[in-house]
Amino acid sequence: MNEEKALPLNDFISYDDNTMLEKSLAFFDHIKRRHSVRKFSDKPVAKSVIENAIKAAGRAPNGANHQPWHFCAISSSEVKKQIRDQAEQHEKRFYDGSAGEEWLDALKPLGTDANKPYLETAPWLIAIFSQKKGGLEESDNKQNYYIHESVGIATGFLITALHTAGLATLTHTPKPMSFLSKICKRPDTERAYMLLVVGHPAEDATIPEHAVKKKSLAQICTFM
Ligand code: IYR
Repeated sequence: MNEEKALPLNDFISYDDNTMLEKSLAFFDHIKRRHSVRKFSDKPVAKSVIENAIKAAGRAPNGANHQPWHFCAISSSEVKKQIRDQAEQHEKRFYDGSAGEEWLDALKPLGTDANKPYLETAPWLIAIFSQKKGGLEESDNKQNYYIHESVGIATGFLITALHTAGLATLTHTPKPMSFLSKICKRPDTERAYMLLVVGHPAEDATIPEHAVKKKSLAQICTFM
């Protein structure tokens, strides 16, 4: 049975062809300037900016509109220190061999290692959780759908919102990430999805040469 109640699409903005082309180019120019940053300044970032970016992430398309995500935004130095300590322990095992040779070889051009000082330097860490169960209402315990797709898109919105506000981010995925659930006191129905490091880049921040090599349109797209 279709129980849809519909509203008019009255906040959608259309553009003429030229404006559309200009806007698509302007957005490409804007998003081209997004780089993963691994050296952050300790300059504070207002909580309201983080709140607005998370509200934007919460607008992502998702399975059955259950919005199967939770964002834990952390600015507490004590909590950041706990996260750094635990992440570095896991990363040390990873870089000391648990990752396997092929994976470690793939990471060499990025120059990453087990030291993660930015987990304490950056003013904000956002731990992103996916919810296996939930629903639209706070009290719901329904099955969620397309959870990884939904949370992945929301994370993309979040990164884009923060970049648009003039902030740098780093997607960090220590392996395993279950310690984040404990530190953030999240329920068993949730899994840690990603840790986003957020702040101003350090003045001497760099980007690996390897990271700016992007596949061409012809490589990533087929028109039919
Ligand atoms: N989580 C580790 C390793 C790592 C893995 C991938 I795939 C990267 O693109 C980058 C790093 C770390 O953060 O160092």
